[in-house]
Amino acid sequence: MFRLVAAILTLLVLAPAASAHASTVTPPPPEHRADPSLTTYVHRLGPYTIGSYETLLKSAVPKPPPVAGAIVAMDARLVDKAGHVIPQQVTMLHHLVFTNGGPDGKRGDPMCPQKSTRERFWGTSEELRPMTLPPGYGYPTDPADQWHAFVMVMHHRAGDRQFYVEYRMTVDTRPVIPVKPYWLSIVPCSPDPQWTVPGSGTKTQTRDRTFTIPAAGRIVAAGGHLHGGAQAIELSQPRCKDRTLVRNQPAYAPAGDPLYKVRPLLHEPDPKNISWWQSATGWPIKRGEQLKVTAAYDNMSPHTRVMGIEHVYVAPPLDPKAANGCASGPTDAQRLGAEFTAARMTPPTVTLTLARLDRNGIARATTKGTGTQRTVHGDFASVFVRDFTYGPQQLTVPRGATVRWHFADAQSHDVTLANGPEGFASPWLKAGDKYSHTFEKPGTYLLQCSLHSAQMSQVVKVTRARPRPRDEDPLRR
Ligand SMILES: [Cu+2]
Repeated sequence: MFRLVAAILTLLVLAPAASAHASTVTPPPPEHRADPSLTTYVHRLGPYTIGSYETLLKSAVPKPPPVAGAIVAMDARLVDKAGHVIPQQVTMLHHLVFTNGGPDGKRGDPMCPQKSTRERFWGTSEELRPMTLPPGYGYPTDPADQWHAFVMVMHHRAGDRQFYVEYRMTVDTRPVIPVKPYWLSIVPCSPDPQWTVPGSGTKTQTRDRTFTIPAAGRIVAAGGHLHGGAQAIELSQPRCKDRTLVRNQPAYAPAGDPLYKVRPLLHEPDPKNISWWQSATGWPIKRGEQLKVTAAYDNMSPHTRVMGIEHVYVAPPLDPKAANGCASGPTDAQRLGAEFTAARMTPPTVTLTLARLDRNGIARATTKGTGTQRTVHGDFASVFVRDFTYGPQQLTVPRGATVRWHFADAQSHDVTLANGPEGFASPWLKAGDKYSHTFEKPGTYLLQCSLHSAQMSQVVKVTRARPRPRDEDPLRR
C-alpha cells in the first residue's frame, strides 16, 4: 500500500515537469478576439534562468498546436512556474521570433532567399501585441511543422530569476482562408536587424526599404515592430503614387508607468502598444507587387539599436483583376490600438545613464566614468573589449578622432551610446571583430554594452581641440 501511494506521489511530482511541454487547453482569451467556441493551446518554453540585469538570448524549439488546422490568433508573455504573468518592469520579453520550416523543415522565408532563414510567421516584443486575423482567416498549421524560436529577455533586477515563455495559439480546425506571412524588416535578414538614429536635431529621421511580394493576394492583416523614439511605421504601394496602405501607430505608456521607473533605466522603453490593422476584404496586390516599409523616428535626440519591421499577412486573391489600377481601400478595415489610458502618441524624452554594480551586486545609476584613463592627442585611439571591460574605461580624444574597439571575448558584446551628443552603436561582436566610430561632436559620451549594460561601461570625452599629428597608435594599421 505504501509503495502504491509512493508511486502515485512520484507520478504527481513528475507530472508538472513532464507537462511543461504539453498543451494546456483553454477557451480563447479576450486578446485573441476569436470565436469563443474555438480552442486555445497554451505551451511553454523553458524554464530559463536569467541572472542579475542580464540580457538573455536563446534559441528554442517550440511545439506547434497538436492538431491540424489554422492559427487564427497568437500571443506570448513571460510567466513563473505557477503561471503568473511576470511584469515587464521586472523581467521583460524584449523580442520573440517564431519560424516555421514546415513538416520537412525546408520551408524558407521568401524575403531572405539567399539565407537559410525559415518562414518567419510571427513575432512579438515589448508591446506584446497579439497576432489576430479577420474572422474566417488563419495561418495553416500541422502538428509535424518544425518550428524554431529566438528569445531575447531582459532582467531589470539583481539576483537570478526563473521564467517560462508562455505562448497561446487559438486554432480553427474548420476550413478557413489561409494566409501567407511576410516579414518585412528594413534591415533585412539579420539576427539583430537594428540601426541607430543619431539625434541630429531634426524632427524626424525616416528609413525605408522596398520588398517584392512574389504572389498575388490581399493584405488582410499588418502589424508593426518599432523601438523607443518611433513616430510610426507605414506600409505603402509605390505603383499607386506610393499611397499608404497601412500605418501602424506606436503608443507610449504614461510617464508614471512602471516601465519608466526601472532604475537604472538601461535601455529606452519601446512603445507599449503598436496599432494592428486587419480587414477581411483586404488590400489587393499583384504578383510581384512592390511594397515599401518606412519607419519614422524622432531625431531630436539619439535612439540606439532601433528597428522597423512590418508583419504582413496575405490571403489568396478573390478577383484576379482587383489589383489592377489603384482602387480605394477596403471599407471594413479595423485599427486595433492602445487599450490603456493616458497613452502618449509621440515618443517621450528618455534619459539613460550608465550603471555600476555596488558591493552587493545592485546596479546603481551613474553618469561618471571609473577605472583606467587615457588621453590621446592624435586622431586615432584603440580600445580593447576583454573580460567584460573596456580598456581604457575612460578615454579623452580630440574632435574628429576615430576610435576602434577590438573585441576579444568569446561572448558577444557591443558598444552602444546610452547618452551623449550623437548616437551610434556597433553590432554584436566577438573575439577578433573590430568596430570604428569617428567622433565629430565634442562632449561626453556615456557608452555601454547593450547585452551587459550593468557590467560594462565606458566614458569617452571629445574635446574641441584639433588632433595633433604624430600621435600614432601602433594598432592603427
Ligand atoms: Cu526590436
